[in-house]
Amino acid sequence: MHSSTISRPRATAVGAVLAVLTLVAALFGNIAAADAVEPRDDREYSAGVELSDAARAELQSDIDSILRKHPGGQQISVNEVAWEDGDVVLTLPLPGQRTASALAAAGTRDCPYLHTCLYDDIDWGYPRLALYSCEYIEDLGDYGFDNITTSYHNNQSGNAATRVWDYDEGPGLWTSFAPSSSSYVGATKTDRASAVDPC
Ligand SMILES: [Ca+2]
Ligand SMILES: [Ca+2]
Repeated sequence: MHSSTISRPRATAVGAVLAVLTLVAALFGNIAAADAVEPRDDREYSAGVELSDAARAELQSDIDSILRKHPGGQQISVNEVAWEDGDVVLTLPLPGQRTASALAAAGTRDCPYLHTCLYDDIDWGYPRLALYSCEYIEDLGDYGFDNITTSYHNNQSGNAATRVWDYDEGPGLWTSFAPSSSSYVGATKTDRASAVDPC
C-alpha cells in the first residue's frame, strides 16, 4: 500500500486491510486448489527441466492439434508455434498453468518489445498471440485465436495503433496505442476479436 494514501478514519483503514487480506486469502486459496501451479519462468521453460514426461506429452498433443488445424505453423519451442516467418507466435501455458489466472492477476504484461499481444484470459493469461508485422489479419482463426481475446498488451513503439474488429469489415471493438494494455476488454468485447490491424 502506498504511504501517500489519503488518511482515513481508522475503522475504514482496518476495513480496507481486512478486504485486502480476504482477497489475498482468496487468491492463495485458488492457487492451492490448482494442481502443480508454478510461477511462470521462461528460463525454466527453455531449459525444459521443470516439465515431467506426462506434462510434456500433454503439451505436445496440444501443439500437434494446433499444427493440424492451422496450416503453415512451425513449432519453435516446447510451447510455441510460429506462422508467417515468426511474425505471429502463439504461446501456450505450460501444463499446470491452465488454471493459473490467480497468478497472472499479479500482472504479467509480458508482450515482447515492438510486438502487440492478445491474451486468452484476463490479466494477460495465456495462451498469448504475439504479432510483430503490421500486416492486417482478417481471420485470427488462422492462428487458433478467433473469438478468444480477453486482455491485451500493445508493446510497440511510437504510439503505434492496434485496431481490432469483431470480424473482417465488421464493427470495431477497440484501438490501443503503444505502449498500453488492458487486463480485461470488458463483457461486451471479450472473446469477440476476429480481425486485427497490428500497426
Ligand atoms: Ca478469452
Ligand atoms: Ca468475432
